[in-house]
Amino acid sequence: MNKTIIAVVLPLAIVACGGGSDADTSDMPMDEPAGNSVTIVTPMNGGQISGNQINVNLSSTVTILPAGDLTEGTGHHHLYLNADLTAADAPVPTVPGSIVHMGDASSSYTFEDVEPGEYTLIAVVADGIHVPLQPWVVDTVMLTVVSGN
Ligand SMILES: [Cu+2]
Repeated sequence: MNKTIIAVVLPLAIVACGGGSDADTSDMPMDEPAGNSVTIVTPMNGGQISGNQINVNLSSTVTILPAGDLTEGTGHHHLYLNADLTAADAPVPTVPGSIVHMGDASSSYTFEDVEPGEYTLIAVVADGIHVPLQPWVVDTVMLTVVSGN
């Protein structure tokens, strides 16, 4: 019962407080922190790879630590190869050959035994318990693998 009353009263209170000024921009974040980023250094976006391996190299503005380290604002790399991003508020799953955790704090990874075809590679930095950092720290490249040699 009481919960319902509080839920109704709170929004009214906020409206009442904010009603005093016409162009009220005081609630807007004036100094948002510089966004963190991750970059897929290789493979190049739009590139073509010959063979059956995809060598991935990443760089990030986020401090990369091993999985399990819960230091605020840090994380480790995750790769999605031809897999859709998973939920923002849940740990990144593990799908062999498709969704990979680089839990040793490495910044490079090689996909082996890759079939020829079109690929979308997504890099995501997630925290020590594998939940993606918010706002998302993500990069995407498209590439083509052709059988070589
Ligand atoms: Cu992880």
